[in-house]
Amino acid sequence: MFTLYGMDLSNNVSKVKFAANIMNLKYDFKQVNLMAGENKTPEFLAINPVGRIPAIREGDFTLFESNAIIKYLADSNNSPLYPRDPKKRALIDQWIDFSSIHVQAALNRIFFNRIIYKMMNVPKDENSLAEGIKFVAQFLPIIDKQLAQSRYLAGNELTLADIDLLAILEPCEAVSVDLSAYSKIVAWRKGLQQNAWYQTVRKDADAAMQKVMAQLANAGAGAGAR
Ligand SMILES: N[C@@H](CCC(=O)N[C@@H](CS)C(=O)NCC(=O)O)C(=O)O
Repeated sequence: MFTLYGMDLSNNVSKVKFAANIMNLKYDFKQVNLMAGENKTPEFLAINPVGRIPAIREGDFTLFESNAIIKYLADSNNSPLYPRDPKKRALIDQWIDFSSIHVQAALNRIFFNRIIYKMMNVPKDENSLAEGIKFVAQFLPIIDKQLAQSRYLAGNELTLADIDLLAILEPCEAVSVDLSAYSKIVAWRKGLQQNAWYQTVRKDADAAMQKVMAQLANAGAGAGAR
């Protein structure tokens, strides 16, 4: 049993929930409200000095960074999601790094400049948005090609590489990133989204996203009325 610190809205947190659900691991979920600054309290900074979610606690042991967390959970539960064979593991790490460093960074630019900037009340960065769109168009074909060659990202078995990418792609609809040109990604994603381990997490994330959208709409309406 471990404690997961996060928010339903965060896809990095969803990643940990997906992995935990697949492995049937029980956890306590502690909400850390980023909008209320709960990630900057001394208590939370003692768990993650970076002040970001997700993070976990298991007894005296604390860990942050979603990829480190899912690897730790898989390793400590001997899960086939992260096999110990060096070559299999290296390929999983390769796709996790590629997805997190390149695909997620590009999507984050879009997410920030289509949604988050409004929540933070800061200016939109059109250059950053354009770069995000350009990089997504550069990197997703590579993933699509890989998924034409194997059922899952790192071979024919479901691994942490799929969990990572699935979570990274979660905000696509909310930020109007159209995946329809990538038929293999669409089919792979649809297959994974049928699972109960996915749907329960998605339900909570959708409810959280709807709440934020309603708040933004209300704030917009309020500004219009002024
Ligand atoms: N690389 C980190 C990213 C964590 C991250 O950026 N989390 C966001 C929420 S999705 C956060 O906590 N943001 C709060 C902040 O930056 O102050 C991971 O994969 O865990």
